[in-house]
Amino acid sequence: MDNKLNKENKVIRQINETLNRSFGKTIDNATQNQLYKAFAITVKNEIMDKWSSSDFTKDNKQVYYLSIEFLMGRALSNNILNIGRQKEYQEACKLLGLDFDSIASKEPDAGLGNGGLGRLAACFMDSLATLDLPAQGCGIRYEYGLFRQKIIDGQQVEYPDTWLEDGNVWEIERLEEKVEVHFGGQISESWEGDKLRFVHSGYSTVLAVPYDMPIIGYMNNRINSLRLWKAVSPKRIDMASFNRGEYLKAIEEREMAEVLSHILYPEDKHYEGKSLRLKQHYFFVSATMQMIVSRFLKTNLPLDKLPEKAVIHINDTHPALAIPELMRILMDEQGLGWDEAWDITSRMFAYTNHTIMAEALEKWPEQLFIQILPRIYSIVKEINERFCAMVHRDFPHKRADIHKIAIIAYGQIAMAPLCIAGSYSVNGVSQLHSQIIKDETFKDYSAVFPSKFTNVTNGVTHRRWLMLSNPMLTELITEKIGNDWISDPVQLIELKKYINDNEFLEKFDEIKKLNKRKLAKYIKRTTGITVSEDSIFDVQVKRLHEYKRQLMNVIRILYDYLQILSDPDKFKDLTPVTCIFAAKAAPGYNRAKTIIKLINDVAEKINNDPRVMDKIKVVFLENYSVSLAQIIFPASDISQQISTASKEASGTGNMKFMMNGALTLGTMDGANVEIHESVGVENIYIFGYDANTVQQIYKTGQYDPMKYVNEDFILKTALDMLIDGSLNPERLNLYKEIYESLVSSKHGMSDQYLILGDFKSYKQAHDKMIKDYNNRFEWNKKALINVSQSGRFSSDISIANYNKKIWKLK
Ligand code: 26Q
Repeated sequence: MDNKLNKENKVIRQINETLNRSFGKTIDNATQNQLYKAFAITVKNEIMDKWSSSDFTKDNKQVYYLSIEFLMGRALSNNILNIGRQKEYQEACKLLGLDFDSIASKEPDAGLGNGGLGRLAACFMDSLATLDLPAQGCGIRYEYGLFRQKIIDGQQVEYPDTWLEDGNVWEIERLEEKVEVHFGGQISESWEGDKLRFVHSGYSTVLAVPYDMPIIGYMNNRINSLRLWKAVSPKRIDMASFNRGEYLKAIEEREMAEVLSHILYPEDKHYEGKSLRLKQHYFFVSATMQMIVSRFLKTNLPLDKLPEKAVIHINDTHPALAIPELMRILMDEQGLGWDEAWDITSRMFAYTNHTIMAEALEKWPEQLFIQILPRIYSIVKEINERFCAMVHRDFPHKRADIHKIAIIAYGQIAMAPLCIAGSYSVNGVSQLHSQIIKDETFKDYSAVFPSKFTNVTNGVTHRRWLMLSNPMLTELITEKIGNDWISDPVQLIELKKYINDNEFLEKFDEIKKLNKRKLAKYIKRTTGITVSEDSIFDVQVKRLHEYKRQLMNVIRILYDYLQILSDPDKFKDLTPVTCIFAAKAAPGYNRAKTIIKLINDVAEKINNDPRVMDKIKVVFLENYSVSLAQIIFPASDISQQISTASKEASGTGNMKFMMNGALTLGTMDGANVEIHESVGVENIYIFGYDANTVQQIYKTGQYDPMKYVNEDFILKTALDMLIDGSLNPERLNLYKEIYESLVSSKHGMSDQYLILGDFKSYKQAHDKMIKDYNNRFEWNKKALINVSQSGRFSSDISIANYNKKIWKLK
């Protein structure tokens, strides 16, 4: 190691010192993993004094963002960007002959989420800190994040995600702030003077130990925290003092307690009444609410001032128990009466709904609740009774419907109604979705509480999804319009000046090509498949779910394949297309797993058929994750956002593609509607039924998929391929159910995702895109308009709107 470098370059000096102190190594003999850690430690050291000096009690009102998922991805590059030292670290690596990206890739993804909801929470953390708002994220420190996916013989196989195995440089354990969470036991009532007291006994205790990770604002002095709770058994502390019998029992109890923070449930939008999951929910919200109240008590203000110091945001219903938990603390621990406690509580919560899929609406069996959370149950019951009494009194015309509106009915506790009753604000995540929850899903509640309902459209942080993912495009943008857009993303609109500038568009095109080259290399390395960087990268990456209609995409690929086979001459000048998929399926969701197998079978068939002459390639990338997504978005030409209208609450992948200049092929669903409004009809490819038509079809039951099959021989042949052994001759029945579901018109059996109904217009829109792609000038112009309009989909804008409409922080 050149000593001169050490002296002259601050970053190099710091890294050397850290390597020496932590590992007894130098830059010359450290492993890549040690280098990563040394880099991370230098960044952490840099922010430490600012971070520890954030004094909560002195702050103005603060928002606590409660979420069962935080899909953070990697932190190193993001943190370096946000402290404004990208250049220095790059320079240091250059001097040392190190490859920064390869070092950064040693960091495991923090994959503590399934998909959209968890990633939204992560983007919001970044924007909250960047907008200099006092905020804390609160969740669970899962020992295992979302499973790692491998594709073996075309099938998904799950492996544990051991992200903490090698430690986590970013977190700080704060054992001194641990709190107790109580489960089970009995409740007894006793009168103390004129006050009814509830005494909880015979419960078992789990300790919640907080781990904090810094959330660094972009180029400001704010460092917020993401606080994740780990479950620890109180029995861990003094195991040695037990005799043998007690020892085994103690170990058993310890394991029972600590399993609470072991795994993230891999189900996305699918409710199962598992008691461990209910315990997870209560575990992290109880710890969080105890923390909030105890911080507030240090201010010595009277309790009714609590809503002036804290607002609690509930990310979907999973943290709903925060509402009765706050009631419990205020009444049982602070001695308030019901009315005082409810007056405080109902001014503190805001709830965001993220899905209208019926199977995702959270409900718990009353019996399970009574057993695990007896005191919380009695509070929810009281909330329900008062709520129903209010409806009965003030809305006499709704009396007959009260069983539909109640929080507790038919032996089940419904969490969305609890959230609506207990929050002062309820919002959806796109204009269309907010309209649907107000007018359909929650129409009875919006009639009772009209002023609670509002919309805040989702967004994504352009710092991760443009600046970090696409540094070349970032540089081009900044070279042309300066860097104001970084803190004011709407200024990307300034790029409009260049829509007819040939030289600019050529550079823009070149950057896309370089990004495609990088993805092509990744594809080659991970799948062995060679794809051409001159082909159109046609991409659908997201969770595997029937409503997202990956199946419609696959059938269209088969259709195109058959078309080429039937008339090769006609298609000899067709621009080659690379169809790229990545998707995880919930391990118990068989249909979704079969669709993954189908995509891989179709890929196998087409990629090995010399007759299509490389006109179509199909690639399934395994283990879709935040860091893989960062490679995919910048390299995409076509963004497939093809959900059945009304089903996708917003979508956020659509925004990440747009930001990187991909054109959307989509339905009028979720935020696609707003993207369409922003870019104009010329710059997006919309097809299919709209949400109203879909609702109409559901109501009338008038859907005849065979009509479309009979009209179109190629479609019929493509569908036959699912069942005639073309794909998987050894397992003839593998796709039979899928086939049946598409063509059945039996009432109640027919395809609720309306794939064949939308197919023709989907295929037409796709064909048009393939054709339009050849006019490179016009295509690039459309792509640039997409980038220039993407500022409104920055999470900075969403957060500014949350603050203006809901939180009202200073
Ligand atoms: C519910 C009950 C019990 C167990 C699990 C669940 C559960 C788990 C995950 C319910 C819902 C989810 C995930 C929902 C989700 O990710 N929704 C997505 O949220 C994004 C951010 O708002 C939107 O962009 C997507 O449109 C929406 O699908």
